[in-house]
Amino acid sequence: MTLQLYAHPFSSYCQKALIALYENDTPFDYRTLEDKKAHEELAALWPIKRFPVLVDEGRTWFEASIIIEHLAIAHPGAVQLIPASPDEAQEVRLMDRFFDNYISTPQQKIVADSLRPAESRDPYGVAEARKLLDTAYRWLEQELSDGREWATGTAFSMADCAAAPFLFYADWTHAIGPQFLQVHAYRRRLLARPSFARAVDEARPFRSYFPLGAPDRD
Ligand SMILES: N[C@@H](CCC(=O)N[C@@H](CS)C(=O)NCC(=O)O)C(=O)O
Repeated sequence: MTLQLYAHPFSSYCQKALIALYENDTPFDYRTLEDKKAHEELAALWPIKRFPVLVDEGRTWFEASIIIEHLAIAHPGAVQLIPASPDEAQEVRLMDRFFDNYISTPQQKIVADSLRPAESRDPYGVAEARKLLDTAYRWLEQELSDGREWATGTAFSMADCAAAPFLFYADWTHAIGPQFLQVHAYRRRLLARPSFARAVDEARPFRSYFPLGAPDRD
């Protein structure tokens, strides 16, 4: 039975899962959430209604990292996004958590706040999120200063699937300072990776959805 992915091309968490699928040319049925019927199906599968959601052989998988872990177990391909060595896999999961919790979460806080009614905005929380992003950029700059190509070394992994869309939108939301040369170079390497370049291209028609106004660049 074909895998079904409930996803929207403009969503960062969906891009994270899509990169994993594209890396290994894994066939799947793209249930795009531009389609109202796919939205109804998603709500029936997962009442929390966050996406992406993957359905495989009647089982529903949610959380982008868990979807990637599931693909590695049930649909492995040439590109091993979770290393076989437990130590290396732990490094990948560590960096995956970093990008999710300290890049994506504050980035989404800033965007979500802009969608609130004016009287319900949370300027203190937004200022904290901006501070957290600056701290995370600084830490990442230090981490990458050993010259590694990808998040944990020479192999592209689940951590890079997370980093690509999260750094992409984080830079749009709260610019990565020009002093963070390694972070900018890493973001450029991610943009050049064919799996992510494809996800970025598929999302182009939806740039008007970006609540803060999409800049005229990737
Ligand atoms: N923890 C989830 C987060 C997923 C998530 O927040 N997805 C966003 C799209 S990028 C979403 O579902 N937004 C719709 C909503 O918040 O109602 C994961 O890792 O997959």
